Amino acid sequence: MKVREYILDTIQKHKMHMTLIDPAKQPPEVSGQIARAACDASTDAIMVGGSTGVTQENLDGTVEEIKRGCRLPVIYFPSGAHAISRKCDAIYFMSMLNSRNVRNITGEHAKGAPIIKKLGIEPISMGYVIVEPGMKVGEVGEAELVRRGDVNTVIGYAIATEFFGMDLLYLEAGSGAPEPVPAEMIRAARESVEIPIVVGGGITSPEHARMVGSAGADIIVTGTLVEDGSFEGRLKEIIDTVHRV
Ligand code: 1GP
Repeated sequence: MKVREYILDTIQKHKMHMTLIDPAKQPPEVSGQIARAACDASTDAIMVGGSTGVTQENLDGTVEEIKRGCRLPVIYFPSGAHAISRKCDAIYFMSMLNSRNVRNITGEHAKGAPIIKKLGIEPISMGYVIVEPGMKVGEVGEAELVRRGDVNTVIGYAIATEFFGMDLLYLEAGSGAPEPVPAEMIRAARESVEIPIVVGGGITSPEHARMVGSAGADIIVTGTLVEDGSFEGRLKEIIDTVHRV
């Protein structure tokens, strides 16, 4: 089954949790252990990526180690065309719609697309929208951040994503954000489009997960949480909450 189909199928049954692993944050073997623990906690897919420090070498090593101990789909969450892993099951072919730099909207894509095609990796298209505070990804992506109260702008990006024919919309507060994307923004996007909505950035508790899920996110991403050595209990609580919303 293609990863896109797996996602569409799974969200018919329950909301999904995806665990994001940054290859620049720990050695590949440790990433493998994190993925195994996330698998045991019933996460629904592993995403691999980070805003800075991802190289072809740490990416390949990380995906290899993840695949060694975990059967879930591994989706590459790229920051550019400089590193593309042939070992991933799919790649988010994502355009940062509110970047001021065309490189992040279509430029890296034109560089990466022929490579992705040649390697036969499944692309899953995604409109990627950065909401305040945006953190590192907002900075390196040169995003014109959507203000936290600016629901109309989010609605515009959501509908634009759907009109572009993209598979998914991702509302991103930035990794390590003190608070997730506001519920009213997620709700407004949910009411405006039919495509699945991914939400990530700053989700660190079951309460956050419940808030984001009940506002309308179909896929909830946590990353930073697994970078702390003893995350298993908290991760399990968040995943169980996501599956029950
Ligand atoms: C970042 O949305 C993801 O791209 C995850 O964010 O690291 O804050 O969980 P956190």
